[in-house]
Amino acid sequence: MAILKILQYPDERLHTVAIPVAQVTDQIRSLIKDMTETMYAAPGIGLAATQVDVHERIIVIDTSETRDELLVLINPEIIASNGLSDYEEGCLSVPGIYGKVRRAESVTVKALNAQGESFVLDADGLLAVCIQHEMDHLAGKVFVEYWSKLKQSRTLARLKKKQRSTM
Ligand code: QAP
Ligand code: CO
Repeated sequence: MAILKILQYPDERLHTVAIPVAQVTDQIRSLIKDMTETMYAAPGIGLAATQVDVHERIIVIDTSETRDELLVLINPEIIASNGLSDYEEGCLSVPGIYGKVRRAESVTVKALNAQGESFVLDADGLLAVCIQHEMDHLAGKVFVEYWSKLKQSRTLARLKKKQRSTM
């Protein structure tokens, strides 16, 4: 297992659109193990392959308090969504920055698990938000890009200032 390097916003590679996984091989399962270890070590509640510079449709999530309910989503598709929620989000690729994004309140997602089996999951609350946030990464979108240009430029300025102070 290995801890992978997480791309930091505004890295252009975060805008790459991921391609579907053709077959869930041992190599894919090995990547999922590394992504899981990376997410738990961060610590985070969700990580998309895009964030570790692998541009295939793979997500790991654990929103449980006990950190023992790993959810692996390969080739996820939202097949239904309902309601609206404004949730305060963060992102391992945008450390120290938090803010609200409007998303669906509940989603039904269809995906493959690490064994390559298809399943359907109904999610609401934090899990629903997290699934949508991570699926955006696979489409090359970072949560701050929902914000106004003004709020985005303030965010970039804060990140640049922070980078200077840790060099
Ligand atoms: C996405 O984010 C998410 O700024 C997952 O300094 C977050 O795991 C979806 C993290 C909230 C919905 C709601 C962020 C860790 C972790 C930071 C994360 C930081 C350290 C973010
Ligand atoms: Co993120």
